[in-house]
Amino acid sequence: MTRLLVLAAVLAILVPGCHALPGRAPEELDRIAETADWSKVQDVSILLRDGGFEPRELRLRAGQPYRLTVTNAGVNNHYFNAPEFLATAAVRKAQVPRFAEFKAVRFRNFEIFAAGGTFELWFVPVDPGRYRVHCHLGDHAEMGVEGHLLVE
Ligand SMILES: [Cu+2]
Repeated sequence: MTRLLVLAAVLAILVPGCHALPGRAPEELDRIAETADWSKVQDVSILLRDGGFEPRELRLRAGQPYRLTVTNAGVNNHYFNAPEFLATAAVRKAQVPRFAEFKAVRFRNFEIFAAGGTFELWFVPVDPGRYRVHCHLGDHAEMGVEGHLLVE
């Protein structure tokens, strides 16, 4: 009996945790990424600098597959930190061209190393909205390593 109560208490803690992630269900995002027409992929890019983020606002269309190239031209490492966006984007993969590709249920952020570090994010934006992207290191966002993805 005591053991059952302990189990019930543990489940009560764990079950809400299962639904704690905001955004869309991973299975739904997976399905969108898998059924997207990747022959129509559009190339877009973001350039990070020490104190810069270009373009400040990147406009995207919901349902359109994109290959986003993020490059760091600064002398400091910078993050592409966009948990709210990534919780509603159907991501096919992230990759470092010629080196590696990564597949995950959900990404939260990416650290791009200084002086030319780069990665690609292959994704379909799903939910319209204006999503913040920033580098959370030190005062980098205040210095300008911050921008938005506008999904229309
Ligand atoms: Cu930074």
